[in-house]
Amino acid sequence: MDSLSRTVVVGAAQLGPIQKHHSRAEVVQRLISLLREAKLRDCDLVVFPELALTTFFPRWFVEDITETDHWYESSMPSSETQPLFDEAKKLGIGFCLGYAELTAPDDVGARHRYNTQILVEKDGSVVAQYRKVHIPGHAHHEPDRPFQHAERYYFEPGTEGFGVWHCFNGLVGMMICNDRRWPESYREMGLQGVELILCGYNTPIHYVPDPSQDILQGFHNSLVMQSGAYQNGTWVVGVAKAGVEEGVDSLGQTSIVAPSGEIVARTLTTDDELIVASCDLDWCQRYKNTLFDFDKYRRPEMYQRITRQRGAIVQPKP
Ligand code: CDT
Repeated sequence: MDSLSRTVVVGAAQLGPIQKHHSRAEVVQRLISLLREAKLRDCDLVVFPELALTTFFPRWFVEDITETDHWYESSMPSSETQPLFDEAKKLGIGFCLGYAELTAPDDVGARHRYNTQILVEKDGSVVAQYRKVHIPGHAHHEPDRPFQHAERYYFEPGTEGFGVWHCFNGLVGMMICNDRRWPESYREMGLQGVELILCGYNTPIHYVPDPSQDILQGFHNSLVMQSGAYQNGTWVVGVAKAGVEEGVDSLGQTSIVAPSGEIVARTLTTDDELIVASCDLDWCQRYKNTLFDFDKYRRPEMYQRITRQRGAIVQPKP
């Protein structure tokens, strides 16, 4: 990364499965190995997946949610994750990490559970924390499913929305997994001038409510990230936890997408695998200053008008 060219060398560090019996210490060692490989490949920033420290535990339902507290991080870093922070700082590499967050008690003694990503600069300082907004799946036990996707039981939606932060010589934003399917996620950040969006995901191949979508998982993954990148003139880095985890097969296809919408790097495996791209953040301006010059061409007053009209249609007549 040099301040004149604004090129950030980004590593997308896909993880293979994390089984239930794998300890945090084992996983952190895998993350550190990927960081070291990233250093050899000149990375400035490494992006890890959603819930990168544990198995994807929302696939199991447990009546007493407090029995699942061990899947959550109540501090970041903790004694178990500190070695990752230490190694990244020593190597001078920033990183983005997804994990389950359990907050300290609030004013009324309630603890909150979020699906969270943290962004750490090359000097080890924490830049930002993002809490997943779009929580997919279901909130109650659905015993007929082959596996659960009970994220709506295990996580509250984040309330702070989609921010962008000045770091890595540019404007960086975050989103998590299902957020990438919603154009609003990209546009919220696009309106703030985002140049690099970091997104971890766990996407089971089998979509229980409509299995006809199973064969399209890879297509939909690329479709949303490529269109989100292009329509907002931004780089998008989507990073999978992939492979067969506790019997559930999950999508790989970790990708780095340019502001043109083109995929410039993509994983070939469903294992731990690092892909790297030199992301020229100035490339964003070619789109932000031309086709997607928001100030010049967007028509928010028309979008509001359509929303009002639609509201009028669904209102019952007096
Ligand atoms: N982790 C996550 O958000 N996964 C969802 C799966 C589909 S909803 C059951 C996704 O959008 O990839």
